[in-house]
Amino acid sequence: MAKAFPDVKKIRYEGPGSKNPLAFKHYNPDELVEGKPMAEHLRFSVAYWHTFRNAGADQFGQATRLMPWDDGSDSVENAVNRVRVAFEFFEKLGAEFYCFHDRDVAPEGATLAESHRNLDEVVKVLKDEQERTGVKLLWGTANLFAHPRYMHGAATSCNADAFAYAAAQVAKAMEVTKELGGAGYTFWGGREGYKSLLNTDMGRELDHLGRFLHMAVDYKKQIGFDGQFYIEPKPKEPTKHQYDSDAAACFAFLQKYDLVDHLKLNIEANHATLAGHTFIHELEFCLTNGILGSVDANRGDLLLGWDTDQFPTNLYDTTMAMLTILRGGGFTTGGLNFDAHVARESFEPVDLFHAHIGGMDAFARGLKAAAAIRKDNRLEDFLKQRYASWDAGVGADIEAGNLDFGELSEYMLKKGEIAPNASGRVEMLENILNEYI
Ligand code: XLS
Ligand code: NI
Ligand code: NI
Repeated sequence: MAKAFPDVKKIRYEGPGSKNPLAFKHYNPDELVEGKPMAEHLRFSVAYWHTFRNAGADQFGQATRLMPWDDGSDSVENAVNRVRVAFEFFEKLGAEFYCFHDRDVAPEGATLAESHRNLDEVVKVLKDEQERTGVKLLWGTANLFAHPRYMHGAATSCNADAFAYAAAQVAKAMEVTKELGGAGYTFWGGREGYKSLLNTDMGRELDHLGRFLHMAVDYKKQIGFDGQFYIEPKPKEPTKHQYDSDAAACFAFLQKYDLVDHLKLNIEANHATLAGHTFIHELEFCLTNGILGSVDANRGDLLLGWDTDQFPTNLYDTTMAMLTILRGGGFTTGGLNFDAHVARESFEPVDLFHAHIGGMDAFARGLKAAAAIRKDNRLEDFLKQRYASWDAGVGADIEAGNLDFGELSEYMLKKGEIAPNASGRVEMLENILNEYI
């Protein structure tokens, strides 16, 4: 097969001085940061659905992207060609991972059995290409939102058959993820939510979602898949309200249904902002609660307010994100998956390289800045000092559970007023951060 990107050579690290748009200025895979190669810290992944299936159509206009390798058909042959192109891209880019939905890689058949067969055929090629290139699967997932059968949702559909179909689809997607040695499997509740409460039994739908995930946990054991399960929060779009709306809602759900031991979170930057949080807030919440799993690295646009899935370029965000990730000890099964697409007007194949190179360099800079900030210790020391009243005296006794309201009343009546507060020094800390960006 002819090369899809004949004019693009392997993307190399050329350093910050380079003016070559097809080179990394900061991402240097083997460079050690805190004693570990950058590639191992960042674990970059390409999202198959955006990079090879999203042709640039939007609500108002047709597809714009040039994909000369794609004949536009739903044939397995076309799907297989696309796989070869995708791996040429992964290899040239130097991304070590990719992620896919079942229906991204293989066409939906006329029956479930035919869809399974299509998937099996393509998975053979994915496996060959993984072996040929060394590129690995970060996570797999099932598309439970595009087909009309899922108009009411999948696990939360009012139609029990839709639940059953989704179960069959997820079982198969888990099998192929295992077959491909996937490090994880993601559940994003595409239509698990509602448009109108007038037609929705929320309690019943949530119970069904809990049941569905338990079945997935059981099936995982049954087939011996040892990858990590993730749930990916998003507050809205396509439904008005999605049940897994943010990290806190997911955590409450996982606790209620006794699933905390089985799922971690896959935090997507733009989903956080759609939920009215920051990307970093969501990461920090996960870290604090021991549920930080993986990241869908992208960016939204606050002026647009929908899931614009732009490539990440904001160095404050990547630095703050990497600070949290490093503090948590780094990724184990997870990574940075670019759940992002090129702008509709960036329609040429080479734009895929520009987009990913930019995202990779932005996170490489974030990683280096975060490591430098950690080495400097000023932020850490400040934080430690800020909470010093908890390290001894009444604070330590409260933390140890040794005091009650009566004793604290006695303590405060005697003392009369609290020890003077110290400044939070927000601006000084922001200035320190800026020294590194
Ligand atoms: C959509 C989600 C989706 C998941 C995978 O907004 O981000 O792409 O990551 O189903
Ligand atoms: Ni995502
Ligand atoms: Ni998204």
